[in-house]
Amino acid sequence: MLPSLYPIVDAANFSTSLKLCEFSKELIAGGAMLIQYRNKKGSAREILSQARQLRTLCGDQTTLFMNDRADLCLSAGFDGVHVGQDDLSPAAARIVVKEGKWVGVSTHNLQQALEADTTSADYIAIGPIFATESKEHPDPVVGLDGLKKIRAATRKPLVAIGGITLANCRSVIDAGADSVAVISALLTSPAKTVEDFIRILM
Ligand code: 3NM
Repeated sequence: MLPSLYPIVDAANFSTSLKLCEFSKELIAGGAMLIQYRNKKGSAREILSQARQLRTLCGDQTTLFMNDRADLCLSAGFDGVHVGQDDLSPAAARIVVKEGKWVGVSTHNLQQALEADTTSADYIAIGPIFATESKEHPDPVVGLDGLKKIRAATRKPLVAIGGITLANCRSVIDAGADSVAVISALLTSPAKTVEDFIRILM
């Protein structure tokens, strides 16, 4: 089962690997059980190096997902891979990571979610629920009503993403999401903010 809070550590927000690792430690200190590592700009070598540092500091207690790259998920000893609409398909990612690891897929509307529902993906991410500044060229906002329609269309676990904050996260779970994925709202006081999210989402 996915935890209700799905923090994403985006390398774009950190000037050094040390800062990225310190931030991740704070997330874990606050109670995060899962982290997705996202690095859209780094070389494969840089991504693998940071990912291995994350694996070491997290130990086996924290579930680690790799954004986009099924190969680097395996090389870094991560627990799953999260693919987008332009990455490997869930079926192709599954061939790489095999059973026993998680495969998640990003979707941005009902049609994509229905398509993802037919795949072997373990969960479907849907977004942006609200306006976001953490993604280049975001798709149109799905909103809570869009999320409710997607909830009705799939039994797979749903991870909602995009513009989710302490103030609106409860409404996202109430609209049917199993988990909320968050980037920017965790950047200030990460440990305390994780604690606050978890308390609200309980
Ligand atoms: N994917 P924040 S929105 C990485 O719509 C990402 O699939 C999205 O960051 C999607 O919590 C998004 O700062 C950014 O809004 C989420």
